[in-house]
Amino acid sequence: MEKIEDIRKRNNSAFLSIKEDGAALKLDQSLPSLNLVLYGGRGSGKTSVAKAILGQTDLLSASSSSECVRNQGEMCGRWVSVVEMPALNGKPQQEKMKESFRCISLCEPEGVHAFILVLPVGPLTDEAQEELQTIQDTFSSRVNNNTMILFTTDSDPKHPDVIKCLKKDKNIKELIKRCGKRYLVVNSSDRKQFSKVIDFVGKREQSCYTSGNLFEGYLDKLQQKEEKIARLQSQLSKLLPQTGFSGRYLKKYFAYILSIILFLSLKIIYNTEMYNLIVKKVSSLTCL
Ligand SMILES: Nc1nc2c(ncn2[C@@H]2O[C@H](COP(=O)(O)OP(=O)(O)OP(=O)(O)O)[C@@H](O)[C@H]2O)c(=O)[nH]1
Ligand SMILES: [Mg+2]
Repeated sequence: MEKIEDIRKRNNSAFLSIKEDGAALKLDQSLPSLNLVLYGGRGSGKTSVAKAILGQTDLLSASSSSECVRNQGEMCGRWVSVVEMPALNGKPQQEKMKESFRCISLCEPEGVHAFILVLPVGPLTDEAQEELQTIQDTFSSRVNNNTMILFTTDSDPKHPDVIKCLKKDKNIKELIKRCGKRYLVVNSSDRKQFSKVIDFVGKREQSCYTSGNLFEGYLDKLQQKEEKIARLQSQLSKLLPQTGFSGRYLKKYFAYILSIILFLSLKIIYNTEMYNLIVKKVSSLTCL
């Protein structure tokens, strides 16, 4: 296993998967290849989905390396690359950036056709929502048109309970809306159902998300930060003359500070025994 890990690192986390049953690849040369990125919370089923799409049972998971892992194979006559992205939520910003670059570089030169949020049907976890937010923040809003959700279930995707869960749950409805209402439901144990993913993504005429989009997103962020700094600097330069130790304001501030010092010292003196003694002496003298 250690040797496989070394080979994986030398090969930039990229693999070519051969079908378990040894069946020959039936590639249709007229169909362009597809690059898919699977993301989601820890243990949400990303590796299981990659295995189902590629017809492989022995794939490396991103969680075991905590880095993006690419596996490739054939489905529906197409050459398909599946990148499993480890859960990014909660990682330091630098780590998220590093992983986003690694993810995009594994999909070059075409770019990513779809970022697929893998989610088991059921009550929505905070982790799934946070992961979507993290992807949208890390890859910028340019990623939105390429996002979709893949719900997995052990039962029939058309089962009333499944439909009820997706149509009635307020949080799930909101999540679907944030992904442009693009979603599919598949039975996780039926590999054939995963061809729906390839059909769905293959039919979309949406342009791919590329490394150019990622750089533009980071440049936007830099520009926003620069604008914020410029705004703060201008606010500060407006405030400085009011707080500076010069002119009218200086006299006002000094007068104010002096009066506080005077008041406090008078209070201390009035409360001291010495003062009481002096008062007693003076009053006895005046009585004479
Ligand atoms: N019942 C059920 N179990 C599933 C389903 N999908 C995945 N699992 C199980 O959930 C566990 C985690 O699945 P993985 O595919 O490893 O999940 P992952 O998102 O790759 O996990 P990490 O890489 O560790 O984040 C495994 O034991 C799977 O067998 C599903 O649709 N139904
Ligand atoms: Mg995994």
